Amino acid sequence: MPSQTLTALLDDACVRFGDTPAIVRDGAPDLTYRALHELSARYANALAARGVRPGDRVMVQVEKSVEAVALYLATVRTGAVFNPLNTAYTAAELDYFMSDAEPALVVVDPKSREAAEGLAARHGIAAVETLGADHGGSLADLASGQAQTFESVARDASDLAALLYTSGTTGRSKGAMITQGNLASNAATLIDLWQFSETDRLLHALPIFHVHGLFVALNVALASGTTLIWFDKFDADRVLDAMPRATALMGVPTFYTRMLASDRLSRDAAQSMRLFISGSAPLLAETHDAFAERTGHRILERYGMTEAGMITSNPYDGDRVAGTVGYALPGVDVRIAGEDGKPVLAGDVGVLEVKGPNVFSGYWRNPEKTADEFRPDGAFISGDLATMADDGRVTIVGRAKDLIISGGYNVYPKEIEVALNDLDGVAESAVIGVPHADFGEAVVAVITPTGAAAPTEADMLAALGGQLARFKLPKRVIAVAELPRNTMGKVQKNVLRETYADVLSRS
Ligand code: MCA
Ligand code: AMP
Repeated sequence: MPSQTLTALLDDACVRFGDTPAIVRDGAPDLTYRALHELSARYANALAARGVRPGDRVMVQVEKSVEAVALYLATVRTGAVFNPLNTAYTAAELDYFMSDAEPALVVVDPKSREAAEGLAARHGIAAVETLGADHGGSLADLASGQAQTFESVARDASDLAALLYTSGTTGRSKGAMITQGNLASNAATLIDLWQFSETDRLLHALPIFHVHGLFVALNVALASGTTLIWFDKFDADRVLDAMPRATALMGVPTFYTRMLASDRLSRDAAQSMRLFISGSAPLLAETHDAFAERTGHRILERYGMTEAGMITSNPYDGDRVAGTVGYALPGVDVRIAGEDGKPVLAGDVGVLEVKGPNVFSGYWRNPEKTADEFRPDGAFISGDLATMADDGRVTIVGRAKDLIISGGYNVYPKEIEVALNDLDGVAESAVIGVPHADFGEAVVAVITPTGAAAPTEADMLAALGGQLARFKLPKRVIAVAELPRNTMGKVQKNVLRETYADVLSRS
């Protein structure tokens, strides 16, 4: 169903699975698909009342909640463009996103109202509403007085459904324009491949402002009649408590290493489960093997990115090979290419390029960047280094882009380096990812001071804290007299990565 829209896919599911619980959570009544549809209609009417029209951006920075899901569905139903932001982003980061996305409406947590209104006023954005994790907020109030029916606005597969910011190698975030068709085709493909159905109960402990928790977990579940077992965030004990009532889990590798650290994880605990999926960052083979030994389940690792949704997956039936990300999804073309865009030989390393109905339509108001990252035949250049075996199995071996993935969150060194270089007393900086037992990789900065004495680590971190989301902050800032350089004068990050490889395990 390549030309299907997300709106139609989700509307149909809500009608088809009416009495099935869509979301279950501790301390609250179950929410059926019918009730979720009605709630999203109230929010859609509220959006319309606030002047949101098809094509408008709705910027959302709120805590995870069922109401936030209803707001997402409502945005899609009104034909508007959902623009979720990580709750960790600071006011300085929000300022940039508002100027770039020019949303018609900004929805924030009640505690951030004042700050958001100040920023919105600067950008000429009239509508700011709030939504709290516990039903509170002005948008919830507005929605509660609205009708529980709403005629979803008809959309084409090529219409935008979402704008998701991804940081870039230049230090500035770019908005990835994701269409109705991108999301519908990816969800339909994954439901089929991973065999999701009304009999499933998916443990949902991911944030819902990134592709993994929002488009992979939510869209796959809500379009297949799966019941979501809902957590506001990941907590290994709470997830293990609920596991005997569940059939599936989607998580980042940190979820799996944290569960393995608990002696409660066992074959018995995982008895009702049929599928554990991992993605967003590399899953170590040792984690894969330890999990199989402890539970009898081989984790299914898949690979994707904001710009293309899911791209490859290990098979549902068949070998799930540790350290590999499996095969191109049905209907998706993957090739491993050299710098000239020509495919390399099987087994050779190149950059993974992807083409298909899942690939986004470009960067928001940034045709130059879009042109840079697409081949003339429409293939998107992922920036991930990979190999492909004769049978098509893909292994991610590294990144051509300078990117750190920490606990599933992406951090682009350039953004941190720019902020560090601006600090008094810092001459230059190099930001690297180093191994971290919990997050896989974590951020470390190496700086050279302008004067004899470097500013203290605490002062530098405090200064960065006002500007950057906390997960981006270096876990250590190390002052050195000189950065290692090659003969061309380029900083040798590989040397720094080696030198400081165990700096976080030492602390
Ligand atoms: C939290 N902290 C982190 C991270 N998370 N630092 C580095 N990396 C992280 N990932 C810091 C906080 O800033 C805070 O620092 C301290 O740790 C405690 O924060 P808390 O929120 O309590 O942390 P947590 O609950 O332990 O969170 C760890 C987590 C979480 C559960 C692994 O980061 C998480 O849910 N990650 C999933 C990210 C995700 O969904 N990625 C998908 C992107 P301080 O004490 O200084 O304040 S989509 C994607 O990548 C593509 C499309 C794909 O393929 O899926
Ligand atoms: P994002 O920009 O947040 O969408 O992150 C996408 C990036 O996450 C990809 O370009 C990869 O570098 C990385 N990624 C996602 N899944 C995997 C995986 N299974 N193994 C290795 N890297 C992954």
